[in-house]
Amino acid sequence: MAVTDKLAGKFIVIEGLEGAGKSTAISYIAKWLAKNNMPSEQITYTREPGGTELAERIRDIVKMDVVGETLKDKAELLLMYAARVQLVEHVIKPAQNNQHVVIGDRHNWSSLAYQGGGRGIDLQLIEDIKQVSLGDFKADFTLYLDIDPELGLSRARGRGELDRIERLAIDFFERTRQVFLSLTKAEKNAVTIDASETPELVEKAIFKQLDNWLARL
Ligand code: T5A
Repeated sequence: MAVTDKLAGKFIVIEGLEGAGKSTAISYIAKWLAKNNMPSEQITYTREPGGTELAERIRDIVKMDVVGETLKDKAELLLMYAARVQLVEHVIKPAQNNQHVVIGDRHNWSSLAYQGGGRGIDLQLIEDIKQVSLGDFKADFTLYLDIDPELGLSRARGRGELDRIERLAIDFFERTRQVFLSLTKAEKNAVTIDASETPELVEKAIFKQLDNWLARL
C-alpha cells in the first residue's frame, strides 16, 4: 500500500504543557508528511479548545477572564468537551472521511491532564464524560512533548502575556505533567519526546518516532 494511503484518515495529536513547543512541532510533522508525499491540501490542522466558530468562542472563555465571574472547575471541564464535540463532529470526522491526515494541537488527554491532574477532578468522571460525548473516538498516534513546567512557562512568557491557566501555580503543572506521563506510558500508540532539547533534536526525535509508527501501519 502507498504511504499516502496508509496515512489518509489518520489523526495525529501533539500534547504537552505550555511552551513545550507544540506549535513548533506541528511544523515538523507537516515537513515529515511532505517528505512522505502527502499533498498539503490533504492535511487538516486543528487546535483545542477551538477549531470551529463556536469552539473558538469557548476558547476565549477558558483562556481569558471574559467576564468577572469565576469559572468553576467542572464548568471548565464541560466547556472543553463541548468545544471538542463541535470540533470532532464538524471538522475532524469529515476530514478523515475525505482521506485527510488530521494534525491536532491538543486533544482528549489535555482534559485528563489539566482538569484531572491539575484541577483534581476524578479521572473516571472525565473518562465517563468522554465516553458520553465522543464514544470510542481517539487519536491514532500521540506525540507527548515532555518539559519541566518552569522551562515551558519561561518559554511561554517569552512569547507574551500569560493567560488564565498559564498564571496558575507551578504545582498545578507538575500534577498535569504526571498525568500526561502516565497516559503516554499506558498507550502503545503514544511516545514521549524530550521537549527541553534544541529544536533540531526535537525535530529529529519526532521524525524518528513518526517513521517507527509508519512502519507499524
Ligand atoms: N486546556 C486545553 C485544558 O485545560 N484542557 C483541555 O482539554 C484543553 C484542550 C490551551 C490552554 O487550554 C488548556 C491548556 C492550555 O492552558 P494553547 O494555546 O493550546 O492553550 O496551549 P499553550 O500550551 O498555551 O500553547 P503555547 O503556544 O504556549 O505552547 P506551544 O505551542 O507548546 O509552544 P510553541 O511551539 O508556541 O513554543 C513556545 C516558544 O518556545 C519556543 C518557540 O519558538 C516559542 O517562542 N520553542 C523552543 N525554544 C527552545 N527550544 C525548543 N525546542 C523550542 N520549541 C519551541
